[in-house]
Amino acid sequence: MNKNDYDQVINRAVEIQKEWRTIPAPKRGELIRVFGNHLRQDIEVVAEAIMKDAKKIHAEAVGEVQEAIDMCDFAVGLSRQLYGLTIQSERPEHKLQEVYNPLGVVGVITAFNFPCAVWAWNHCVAMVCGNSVVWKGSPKAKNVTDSCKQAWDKAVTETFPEPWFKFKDLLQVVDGDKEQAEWMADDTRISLLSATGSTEMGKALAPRVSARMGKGLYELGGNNGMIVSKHANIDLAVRGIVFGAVGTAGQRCTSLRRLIVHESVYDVLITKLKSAYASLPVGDNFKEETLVGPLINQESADRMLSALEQAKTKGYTVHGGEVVEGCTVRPAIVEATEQCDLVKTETFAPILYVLKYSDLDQAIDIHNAVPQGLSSCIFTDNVQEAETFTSAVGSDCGIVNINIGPSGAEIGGAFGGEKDTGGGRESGSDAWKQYMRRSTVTINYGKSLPLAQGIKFGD
Ligand code: UN1
Repeated sequence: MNKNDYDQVINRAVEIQKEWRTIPAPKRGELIRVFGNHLRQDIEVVAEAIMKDAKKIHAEAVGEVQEAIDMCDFAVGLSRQLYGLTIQSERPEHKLQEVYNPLGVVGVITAFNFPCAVWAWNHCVAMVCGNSVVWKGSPKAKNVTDSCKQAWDKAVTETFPEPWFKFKDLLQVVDGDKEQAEWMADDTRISLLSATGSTEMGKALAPRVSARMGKGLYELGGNNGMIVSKHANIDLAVRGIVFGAVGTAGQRCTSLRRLIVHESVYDVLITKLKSAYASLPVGDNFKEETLVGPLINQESADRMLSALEQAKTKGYTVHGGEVVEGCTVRPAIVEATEQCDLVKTETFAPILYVLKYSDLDQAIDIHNAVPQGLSSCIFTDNVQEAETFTSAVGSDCGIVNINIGPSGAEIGGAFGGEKDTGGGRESGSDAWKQYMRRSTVTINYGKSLPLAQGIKFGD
């Protein structure tokens, strides 16, 4: 998309938001309710686009659209709950109130791996909050962006009366890549930029947004770990590990990348994992029996193979990692002897590094000693270990799970992470507050004008 077309898109987003912000929030929610129903009807259409673009297996593609539908339901409820506090004033006949108003235009940048759900986290909340959305989806997932936009347009024009048709422009698509992302980052007409993708991308965009004092919300790389304690239910852990590490071919920001295992259960766990990995159906993501499809492209497969080569050079034992064909690669387990730079790097592929520990403090230290801070988990049936992991001295991540793998979060909680992950929180809980402007309103209903802090000013 050229700059001129881009400018028209943003100007239209500004214009339509001015109308949308006057519609009561529960009525805005009605549009999202209808959209959710359209997505329910179109679940297979959008899922197919996800299978095509992101190369997901059917179950995961449908799961992703379900996540978007869940977001619609959440946002409909939210549309009646955008409330602030009423605070006791220190002055007589005064009242303090928090009022939430729309922000304006929300820019949304999404990655190839969750091309529908992550957009929906932002879109559904932004809509009920009274904003318009300008969406730059991944150039690798064009079919998904188009099918979501079509579902949105249909929801608006097939259900609502003609005067509402214009609200299809509440969602507009920016076609492009890095250059267009930079336009969005620099654009003062965009009040909030919500960007999901690599840490590299986030670190390039965030200073540009900050330079204009814009709001940014970042959901970037993860290097998610799991501690498997001597008190763990090992079979449960194996299921959590396999889905976490090889699901979506290891291309979730929440994928399991590091396994930190108590020395007393290390051998038994490795044996079970090797056999689980050996029986994984890897291949064409359109085939029903496949659980692990291809990587997104050859570049990604090459990066995986190069990381495995480096691991071998370091003397680590590598299980799996054979090329099936093209960019389809069998998931790999790497028995690493230390958490070196390679282990600290997020290779967006199904590589699971395994490390050993002897006491929990050491395991937590290893766990937290990476630049990223998205998702984390511990498998243990010991309450002290579990609670320690969630406490101040435990995991430093935004997502902390007990007896669940690091991926597959529900939309009801706030999603995001710390450190190089960017600090943003999307989807559930009170993440909506980032999509609104909070006004602290003070009302004087008396006949005098007392000053705060008891200041006498000419009295
Ligand atoms: C992502 O990979 O960018 O928790 C998002 C999960 C999914 C979302 C992943 N609900 O794995």
